[in-house]
Amino acid sequence: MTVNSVPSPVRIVASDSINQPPRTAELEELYRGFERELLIPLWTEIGDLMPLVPTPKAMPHLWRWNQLLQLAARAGDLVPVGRGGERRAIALANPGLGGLPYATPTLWAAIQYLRPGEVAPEHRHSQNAFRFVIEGEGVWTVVDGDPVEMRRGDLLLTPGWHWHGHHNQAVRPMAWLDGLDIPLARSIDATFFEFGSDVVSNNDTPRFSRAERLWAHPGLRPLSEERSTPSSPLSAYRWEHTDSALAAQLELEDEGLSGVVGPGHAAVRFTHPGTGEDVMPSLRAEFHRIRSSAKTRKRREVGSSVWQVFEGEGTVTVGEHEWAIARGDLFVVPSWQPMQLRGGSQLDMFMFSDAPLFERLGYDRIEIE
Ligand code: GTQ
Ligand code: FE2
Repeated sequence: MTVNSVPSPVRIVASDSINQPPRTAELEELYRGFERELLIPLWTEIGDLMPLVPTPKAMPHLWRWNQLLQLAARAGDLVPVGRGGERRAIALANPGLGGLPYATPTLWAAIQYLRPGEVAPEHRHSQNAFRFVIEGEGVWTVVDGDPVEMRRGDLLLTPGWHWHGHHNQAVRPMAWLDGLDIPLARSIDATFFEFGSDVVSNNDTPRFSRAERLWAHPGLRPLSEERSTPSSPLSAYRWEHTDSALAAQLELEDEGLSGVVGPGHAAVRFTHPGTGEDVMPSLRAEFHRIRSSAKTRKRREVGSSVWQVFEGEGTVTVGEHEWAIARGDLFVVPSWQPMQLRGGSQLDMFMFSDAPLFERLGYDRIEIE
């Protein structure tokens, strides 16, 4: 009877380094026994498995918006959008992640492009999703039947298992940033997907969604919505609110009052209006405004993030890298890499991260210089 008829995928390499047992014939014999029985000892693996600090495979990397937009527009000419492919979305592939369409080990970031009159058909999936709009308007994303207009500066949510499709009612194409937890869901085998209707109703194009009419009044919770949901029930966070919150922080600073996170650095987090927590259990979203010539405090934290320049220009350093950044540019900050922003002009930055996961697991750690 052969128990293991296929060759063992396990390879155990004896080494001469200190703290390893002497490389004798008996030791080699033991290791071949481990391989046959699909066993791996901790002592040959520990350096890789349990490094002293995070050693991410993901690398700091920058994608230029004008390149992304040009290629997305070309995809618009050549690639139809519809059932099967579902979305004309083009993912940022981190150069450290072996060719996978992942920005980081947990985060998907893509540019999605929809031409006038086009419809991205309805579907739902376990993965949590949002859209952030850096230019254009005229697309509605319909979330569980509720049409949500997408405009520049808005953050739109599609939490896991909610039906969603998009349609473009404008005369111009529209491109936006998608953020999802696809890599996370894939790596922990938690993915479900269901196709919905091929047609997304486009005869209802309200300026404000039902979700906003219920939930977008500061400090006020609708009593009709008693049941608490893990993800935010507010499907749109409008630019005018984000902008005025940031402007107010800088005004306070001008008046010598507290309110900014650091000199010349205003910041807000998008939150679940019912709980004050992150918008979705796996995704954090924030907006940062850095004054011209100001810089953020250099910091590193466990977990990864993706940043996009919304407006202005400046400089960013991530680990050993330094880049000049301008409107639309996107970059990745891998786990535990120090990051610092400098405003050339006033610099407006959108960012999303996997921080809620780390906080929930007790893995969170932050170091600020
Ligand atoms: O718009 O529904 O970038 O399902 C990736 C997967 C966008 C979407 C993406 C998706 C979507
Ligand atoms: Fe989707």
